[in-house]
Amino acid sequence: MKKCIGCGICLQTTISNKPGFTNKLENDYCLRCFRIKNYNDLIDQELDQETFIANIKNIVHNDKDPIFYYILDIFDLEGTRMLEIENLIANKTVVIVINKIDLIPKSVKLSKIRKYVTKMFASSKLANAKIILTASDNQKLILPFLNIVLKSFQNQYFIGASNVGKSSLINALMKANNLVPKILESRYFNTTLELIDINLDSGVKIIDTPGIARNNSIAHIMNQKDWQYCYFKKELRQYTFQLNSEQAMFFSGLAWFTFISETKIRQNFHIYVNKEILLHRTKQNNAANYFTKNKELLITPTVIDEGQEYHFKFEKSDIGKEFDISISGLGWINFIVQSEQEITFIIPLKNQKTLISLREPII
Ligand SMILES: Nc1nc2c(ncn2[C@@H]2O[C@H](COP(=O)(O)OP(=O)(O)OP(=O)(O)O)[C@@H](O)[C@H]2O)c(=O)[nH]1
Ligand SMILES: [Mg+2]
Repeated sequence: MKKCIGCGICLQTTISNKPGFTNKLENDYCLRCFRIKNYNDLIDQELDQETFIANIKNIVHNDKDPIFYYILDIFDLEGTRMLEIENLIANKTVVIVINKIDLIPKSVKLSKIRKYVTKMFASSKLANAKIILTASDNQKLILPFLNIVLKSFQNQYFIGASNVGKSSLINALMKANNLVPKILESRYFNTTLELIDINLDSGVKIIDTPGIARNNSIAHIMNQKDWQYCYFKKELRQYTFQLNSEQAMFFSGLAWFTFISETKIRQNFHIYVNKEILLHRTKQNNAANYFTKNKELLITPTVIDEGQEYHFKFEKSDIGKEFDISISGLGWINFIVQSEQEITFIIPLKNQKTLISLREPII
């Protein structure tokens, strides 16, 4: 059976609305991949959670000695972790790969990020896994990764959530190994649909796998045309704002937070986002008004309703401590607590599951 070289699905010429359809079997890409590749136009084919887990279980059961490269996105570390997968692969050889390091400002030392990731996994089942920091477009980081991959003769599987960059990394490794990259990469979810085997060298096989679309990313409530703000190639911009108590900060129309302090202070907030996200500071009691007035101009969720709130309270004992609050898919804010206070994030769509997490500062 001939497979699409973009997504790995078996090609077929009979049912036009089913995966793998193409006009003629001589084609290398299925119609869906052809359209993404040439017109950046998506035909949705979501992978369900059960199929995704079953894929990984199959590998664990059928392959005696696999190596798993567990890929995470540095821009959304918490959101791209998948505990159910970590449990499944814990007894196998696992390498944790932190991708998209190119997004982190150049001034940040990689050793700091490595330390953070090591600590993040220290109490998990993957505590002993090796950690690689990399980026698909960065030769300097891809070459050492290629050297590791070329030394292993077991099957090497690239696994992880949709859009963490599994296919992009495999293409980058192929390129660095003087092969022509051919797997489809895109900012849409579920670009890869089946396992894709790539022979890098004699006896060296790497395997791309489909990821699962996580519904915890803010991308899930956005129009697909706006996903360029979540999946992008430019270094993150760090903005610093001083906020008085009872002020609010907007991330375009996708989210905003309010800052309420027990005492009258001004507090610095460092914000890390795609530099095209419009940041706007206003008074807390003007926030709803600002949103209503400007929503035509702002990037907003697909549907808007009364919204959902996430509260973070800081006590006296937190004063002087530094934190990040990260919004899956959108970025994070960093601050040192100066007073007893409450920071409340608002996403203008209720019943959604965007992951907003409080963490130690990542950089
Ligand atoms: N900034 C940055 N973006 C990346 C990097 N690698 C991949 N991307 C982007 O991330 C998005 C997803 O890339 P893919 O390679 O298709 O991701 P995947 O993990 O194979 O996704 P599925 O096939 O859906 O499971 C695309 O928009 C890529 O351009 C990277 O190293 N840095
Ligand atoms: Mg892929």
